[in-house]
Order: sequence, then structure tokens, then C-alpha cells
Amino acid sequence: MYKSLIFYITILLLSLGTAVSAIEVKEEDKNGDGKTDLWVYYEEGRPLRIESDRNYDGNLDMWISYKDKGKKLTEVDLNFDGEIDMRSYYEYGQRTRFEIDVDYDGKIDQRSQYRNGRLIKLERDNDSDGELEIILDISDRQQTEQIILPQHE
Ligand SMILES: [Ca+2]
Ligand SMILES: [Ca+2]
Ligand SMILES: [Ca+2]
Ligand SMILES: [Ca+2]
Repeated sequence: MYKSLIFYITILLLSLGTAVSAIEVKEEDKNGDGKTDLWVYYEEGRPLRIESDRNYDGNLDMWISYKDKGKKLTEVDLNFDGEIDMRSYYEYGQRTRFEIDVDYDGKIDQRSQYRNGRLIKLERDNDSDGELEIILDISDRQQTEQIILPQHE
């Protein structure tokens, strides 16, 4: 009840914004219980944001936002306690960063960073002291692959 009120206010606010940019929302009821569990927001026909209730408990647990330059952020509440435990960042369709809280204590336990789809930095809290230790870091290394690669005949 409360949640749907918030939802309608959101719609109202979005409708008020239509003069500036047309935002449309598409709702889906994936499990057929009569309650929406997937919302897709479009701006001028392009997806802007996706919100999802993956376990159908009435609370959102996945958010995907799309930004310029192919940037995308995925946030997931893996254990459905209302706190986000996993974040993936994308740029031009490639993942640039990934963070996960494996034990759901609110602190990230592993973070990986990518460049051109390759892992360049990996941090993990190996001793569970709440601080991430650097496992791998080649982020300052120049990419030499292009130079080494043989020329096409
Ligand atoms: Ca549903
Ligand atoms: Ca949920
Ligand atoms: Ca969580
Ligand atoms: Ca943790």
C-alpha cells in the first residue's frame, strides 16, 4: 500500500518532468501474482533505469542505470536484506569494476578493476580485518599487446 503510493508519486513526478524529457515506464509482472516486479524506465525511447524485485517480496533488490558513453551500473542485493552487496560498473559495454560483499556485513570483500576487458587490479580482504589487501596490481603497466602482436599478412 505504502510502496504503491510512493510508486504513484514517482510516476507523477516523472510525468511532471515530461515537458523537459519524456520518461516512460514499462511495468512487468514476471511471476503473475498481480504485482509489478520489474520496472523499466525509458527516456526518449532509450532505457534509463531498470528496477527489479527478483524474489517477489515487494522490495526492490536490483537496480541497473544507464548513462552516457555506454556507462552502466548494476547494483544487486544478493541476500534480500535491503542492502546492496554487489556492484558492477561498465563502460562501452565492458566491465570496468566489480565489487562484492560476500559475507553481507556491509563491507566490500573483493574489488576487481578491468581495462579493455582485462583484469588490472584485484583487491581482497584475505584476513577479514575489513581492509582490502592488494592481490594484483598491473594498473600502471602499459598495454604492450598491440606492439607484440604480429602484423596481419
Ligand atoms: Ca509479481
Ligand atoms: Ca525483493
Ligand atoms: Ca544485501
Ligand atoms: Ca564483507
